[in-house]
This record gives sequence, C-alpha cells and structure tokens, in this order.
Amino acid sequence: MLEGKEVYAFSPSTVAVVEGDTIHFTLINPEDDDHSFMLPDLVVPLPPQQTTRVSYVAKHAGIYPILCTIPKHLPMMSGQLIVLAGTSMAY
Ligand SMILES: [Cu+2]
Repeated sequence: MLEGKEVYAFSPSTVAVVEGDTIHFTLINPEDDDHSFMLPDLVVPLPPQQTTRVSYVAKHAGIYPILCTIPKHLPMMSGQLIVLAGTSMAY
C-alpha cells in the first residue's frame, strides 16, 4: 500500500476539543515538500519550512478527518478532530 509513497504524518494526529471551542492551530511543516491541512470548510496550504497559524471553530460534535490534500501523502498523512458534545456546567 505504501510502495512508492513518501510517508508523512501529522503529529499529534488526534485533537480533542469541546463543541463551540475555537482552536488555534500552529502548523509547522519542517519538510522540503508542500503539505496542506484540511478540515471541513478549511484548507490551509503548508509551504515547506514555514509555520502557519489558523483558527478553527469546532461548531458541531463529531469526529472529523484531518487530511493533507496531496494524494500521495495519504493514507498516512491523516488524523482526526474529535469534537465532544458541550457539557452542562450544572453539577
Ligand atoms: Cu502532505
């Protein structure tokens, strides 16, 4: 499956937040190749050797794939965003 592919990965590959949270991602691409960071309604190019900052509002609970849009970086270059349902503060 990985023959001829470059093996990249997101680290960490899983991010967990609570519904309604605004996530401030700092995305670092230490490589010499282009990558990207894709979530529902978001695609951020990650140029080589650069740090890219982006904010993302986790609107709805669920599990969402985090992907690099460069096909040969899949399936390894993927992760997931886990958005937990909002918790009631009533104890
Ligand atoms: Cu990539």
